[in-house]
Amino acid sequence: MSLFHLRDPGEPCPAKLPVLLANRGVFGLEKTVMFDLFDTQLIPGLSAQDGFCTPDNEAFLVEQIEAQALAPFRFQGWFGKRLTASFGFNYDFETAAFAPAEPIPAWLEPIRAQAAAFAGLKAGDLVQALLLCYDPGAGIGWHRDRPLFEHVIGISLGADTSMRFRRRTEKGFQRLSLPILSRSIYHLSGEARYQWEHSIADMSEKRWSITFRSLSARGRDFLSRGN
Ligand SMILES: O=C(O)CCC(=O)C(=O)O
Repeated sequence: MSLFHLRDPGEPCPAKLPVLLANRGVFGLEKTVMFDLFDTQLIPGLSAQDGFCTPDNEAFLVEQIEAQALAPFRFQGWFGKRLTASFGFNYDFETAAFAPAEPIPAWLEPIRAQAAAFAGLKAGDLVQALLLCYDPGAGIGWHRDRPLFEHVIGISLGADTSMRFRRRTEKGFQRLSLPILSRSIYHLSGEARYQWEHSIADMSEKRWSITFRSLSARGRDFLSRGN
């Protein structure tokens, strides 16, 4: 199969397959077109699956997240609109300090094990769990995850959105957008995680997510030096 299957206008999407959008100008295309992610990855290292959680499981996870002491994301004296809580390890964007945090709680263990299996990892590899709550008007700006972490696995709850990807090329930014439905999971590694930035536009509905991360060699080295 070629890298992309170009769908005819109006042709329905097969169920449960993520659809990726390429913006005008990307790959020399004349207009916005949709691509299906069949047995290939649009960006190496990016994979996603819809229907990862059941609606009951989603309701349980949202209830648990809401019960946590979530705090506004802080970055260099600036307060983000999204609320967060970290378990396992915390990276403080105010001070650039990386330090152990409260252990990952028991209620996250089953979803951590499922997320690890999705990514071909062991549950114990996912040493950080970051809870996020996006009220309407909150999003997350362009970023790559901190180099102390390696694999990034996200579970999307409560509302559908799109994760936008961009990378700089000689001709400007190459851009893609991955719809991430409520109850879906995505995994960023390799090129998708290191060469592309990602972001989520400001939400119009409330959304929650759980991001699990493993340590990179740099992160393991940092910790082994007793930091
Ligand atoms: O809410 C999400 O799914 C994205 C989270 C994210 O990009 C991050 O935690 O770095």
